Amino acid sequence: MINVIGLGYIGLPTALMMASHGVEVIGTDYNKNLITTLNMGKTTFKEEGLNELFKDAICAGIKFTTEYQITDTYIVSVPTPYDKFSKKVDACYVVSAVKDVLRVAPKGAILIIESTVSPGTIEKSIRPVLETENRTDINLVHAPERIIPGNMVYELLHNNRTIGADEKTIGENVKDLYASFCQGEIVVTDIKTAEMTKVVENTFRAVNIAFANELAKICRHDNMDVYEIIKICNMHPRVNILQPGPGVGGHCISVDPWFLVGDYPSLAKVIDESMKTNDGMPDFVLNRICEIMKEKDMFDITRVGLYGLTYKENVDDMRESPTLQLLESQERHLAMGLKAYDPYITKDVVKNQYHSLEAFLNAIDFVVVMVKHNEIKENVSMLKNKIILDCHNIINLPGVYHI
Ligand code: SAJ
Repeated sequence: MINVIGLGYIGLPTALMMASHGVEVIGTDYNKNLITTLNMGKTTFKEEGLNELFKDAICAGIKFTTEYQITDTYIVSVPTPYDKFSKKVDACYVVSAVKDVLRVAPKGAILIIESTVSPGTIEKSIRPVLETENRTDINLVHAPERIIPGNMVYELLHNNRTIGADEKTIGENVKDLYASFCQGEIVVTDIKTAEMTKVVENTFRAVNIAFANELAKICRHDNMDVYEIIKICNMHPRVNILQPGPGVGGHCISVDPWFLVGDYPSLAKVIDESMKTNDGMPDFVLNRICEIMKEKDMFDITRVGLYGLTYKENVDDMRESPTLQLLESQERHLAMGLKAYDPYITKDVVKNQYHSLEAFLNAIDFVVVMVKHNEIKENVSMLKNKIILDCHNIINLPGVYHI
């Protein structure tokens, strides 16, 4: 039996996937409300294919509880925030989950950490917990997740995976467990290498997006079309530039690279600058809004609306969302009044928030497309007669502004 600890964005789909592939799974989370919701037969966030997977897992007998289980294999999938000041990973949730597991884990149990941690964290923060608790019999493993919100179910099944273990045999055992559902290749390596690969993958993407954002700024400065330029460059067989945007959100690409900056401040220069470039994008958009308002002789900020509150398209996740960052920045500049709307956010989370696209558009003259949800792509005709700042180059109408 596998006890999955932490039933959030990664733990829940992983637990469901294993259960629906014949593995006996019990999911544990200390959040009672979350467990109650799951036990009522409801999922806790929206994700393509998750409800179907949930049904399959329930049929296969998955259970949810706040109790830690006595078993031979644990998977820990709890958040790893970063300290905003030092930029270092904050492993407090992982450490506390590990301590809870150690209270019940039998001798020789396998403890798999899926949470993203910076290289060396398991050695520096987790192994000492085992030593203090006299539990060096426990087999630590790192199996970083790689799934992308919006396509999690597919990617859980098809992505390649990395398993880091002290001993090859333990690594191979864990590989067999993941192979119960994972059709990708599973590489077994050591723990620190596994930790580093995960952070490097997200850093690669962050740096590439920062490069695209920097190009957008250069092109804006000299009136060139960044999208056309990137499109042509990407036709070169060895060039693959990502897309500029209003900022980088989510709990991965906008967070993990900071771990390297925090741990290697004098070495991680490109990464540091890239993260600053990405973090500066919401302010860049705010400046673009001001420029366009001036050009259009528009003075009333309350007639401007931000489309999209989530960190990216077609998900309901708002963590580190560029729109929220832009709204905070606006408040700091004492220029409140921007309106906002997102089809995925039904609760009121910001001031002047609308809950229907039509009402939102009726209340504004100038729409800023912050998120490329399918909804807006399918309703481009509703944007006619509006001033449009399209931060993703998805609106094909005359006179559209870009970042
Ligand atoms: N973004 C751009 N330009 C692009 C692509 C993305 O500005 O060309 C922005 C998005 O709008 C969003 C942010 O970047 O705000 C991050 O979105 P994303 O879709 O690039 O990635 P995440 O954060 O949803 O998921 C990433 C993935 N990592 C990589 O692709 C290397 C995923 O595979 C990881 O599992 C996940 O991080 C994680 O949990 O670490």
